[in-house]
Amino acid sequence: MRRLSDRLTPVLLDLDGAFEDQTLLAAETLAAGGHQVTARDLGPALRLWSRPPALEALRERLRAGVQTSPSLVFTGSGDFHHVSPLLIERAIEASWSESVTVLHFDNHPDWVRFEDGMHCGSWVGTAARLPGVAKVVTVGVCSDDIAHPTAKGAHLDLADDGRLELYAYRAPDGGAAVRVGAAAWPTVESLGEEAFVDFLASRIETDAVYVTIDKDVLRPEDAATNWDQGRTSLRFLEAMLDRILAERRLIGADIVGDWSRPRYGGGAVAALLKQGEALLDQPWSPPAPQARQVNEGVNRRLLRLFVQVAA
Ligand SMILES: [Mn+2]
Repeated sequence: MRRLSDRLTPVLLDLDGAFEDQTLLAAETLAAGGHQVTARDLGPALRLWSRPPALEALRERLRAGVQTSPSLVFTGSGDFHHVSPLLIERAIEASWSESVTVLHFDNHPDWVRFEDGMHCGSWVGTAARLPGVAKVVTVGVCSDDIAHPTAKGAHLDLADDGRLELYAYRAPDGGAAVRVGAAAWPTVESLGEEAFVDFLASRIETDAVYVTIDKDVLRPEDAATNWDQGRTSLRFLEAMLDRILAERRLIGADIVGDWSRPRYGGGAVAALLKQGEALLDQPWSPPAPQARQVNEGVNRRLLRLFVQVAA
């Protein structure tokens, strides 16, 4: 049975205007007792990657704006996924949890090293080392980032320490498992989706769970992001969440992967570097406006799943 304490309060963290055309989501957020936190002034400096001063400014903004606990925070584009450790930190503090599993759905491992700040592809290392975090479990990756991870700067000592497990949807080499150091992590495809739900439940060893979802984990029919996307269907994502939320105590959640027109900042040099990086790493053409409308539907379904608002 779902415990009452597991109900989350929704918050729209406005860093990039991603929710401007998601008026139904905004209305349902209010109806569920939630609110919007304005932080668009901080968005450009935070987008893609961020130096410590901008992260500190956001931390302050969250301290004032995300007071209800537990919360479900929508944070806009996946370029802001490094906001998650700040939210996890707050959720652990507010729930007095001593041992939490971070369940991370994403098409990318987000495990790369990054000095002097955080990158949307680097936050997993920070999250896994937060006091109170037992383990990060990443699910659904299909990107090539997991092939030859050492060469790509991955934080693989996290895997050796048992603080990170990664279950790809499909391995880059098509094999049944992804091998990293001593670990061999089976893929969703090799187990089958139904069996994977049981397997995933068995890999979570704490009562407390924090969930972070990057909608780029979803197949292109089910979401339209500014990153390459995975093979997970919304239905499969919901099946995994239903199972885990039924068994565990949810201390908070966040959702990224909305589309917004990029604005980069943090200084002129940073803005140029970020622009160049986006050109190299992200698909060149943005999803069409009609395709982007699917995101609001996904957000609303996830809102209902986490918040259990009356339909
Ligand atoms: Mn991500």
